Amino acid sequence: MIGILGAGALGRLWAACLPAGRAGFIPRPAELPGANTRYRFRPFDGQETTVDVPWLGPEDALELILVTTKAGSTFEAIAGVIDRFARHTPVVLFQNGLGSQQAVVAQWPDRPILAASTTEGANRPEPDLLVHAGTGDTWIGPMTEPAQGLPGTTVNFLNTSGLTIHAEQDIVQRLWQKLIINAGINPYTALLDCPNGDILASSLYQGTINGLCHELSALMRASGQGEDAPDALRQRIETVAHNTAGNTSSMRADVLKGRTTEIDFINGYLTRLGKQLGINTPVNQMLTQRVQQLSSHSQEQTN
Ligand code: KPL
Repeated sequence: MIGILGAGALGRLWAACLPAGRAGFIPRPAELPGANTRYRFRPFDGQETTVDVPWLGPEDALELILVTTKAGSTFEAIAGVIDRFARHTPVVLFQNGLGSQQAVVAQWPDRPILAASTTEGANRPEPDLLVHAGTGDTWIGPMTEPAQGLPGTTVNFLNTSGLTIHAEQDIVQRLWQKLIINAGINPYTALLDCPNGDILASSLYQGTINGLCHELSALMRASGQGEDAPDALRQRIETVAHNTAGNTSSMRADVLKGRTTEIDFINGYLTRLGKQLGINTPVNQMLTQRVQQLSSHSQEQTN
């Protein structure tokens, strides 16, 4: 049985794609799971179906745990349940950005912990509807020593989902590549309250993107993550913004729904890293502060 911690859009996508009976949701201590979680699943191409996912109990032996919580609640969610599971059960972290994975690894270095980077697109336009909005790729790789030999078997295990999954030894490099894209798109969409493509013509973006890309390039180089020039990073960000022009980014969606954003694990992480490495990051800092202000304001309005 595969346990999924985090019943949001991504967790529901995995539960819907894995064969029936192979996956269930892991309740957090504060959750009082009732019967199965039932929702409609609209695949990328195909007929809408209804999915029934069980809540798992202490009697269910898990072969694999997928953690699909938001970055900010991951550590606490894992801490609340991990003692229930055998020490050799692999744990795969699906969080955006960086920082949450490192916190988990620092706390449980002897557990087989892997991280995943995914470009699958899923959203929940209604609470009981899961839409697989875009197909993508998922890379899985080891974060701790006991996970070193596990990417291949984990990928084989998850291949029954029909999603496209690859083993990746250098998963941190993959996470960085996605971090760069998220750092250059997500905060702008949240601040401007617009779809991804619309940021490109804005004066906020035009006035700060070169500075941001210089910061990203310096941080990557100092972290041993490559020698990409600022212009190359800008080009990569803009290609994704064009290709996903009509999308609402995950950060804009969080702000619109009054949820905590992942800014602390994207531009916030880069700001903290800059402080550690002695690299100035004024644009990352400005974007972090402005999104934090924006989301605390929107949370006040929706609570
Ligand atoms: O990953 C994304 C996100 O919204 O978090 C992008 C690539 C910006 C697509 O919307």
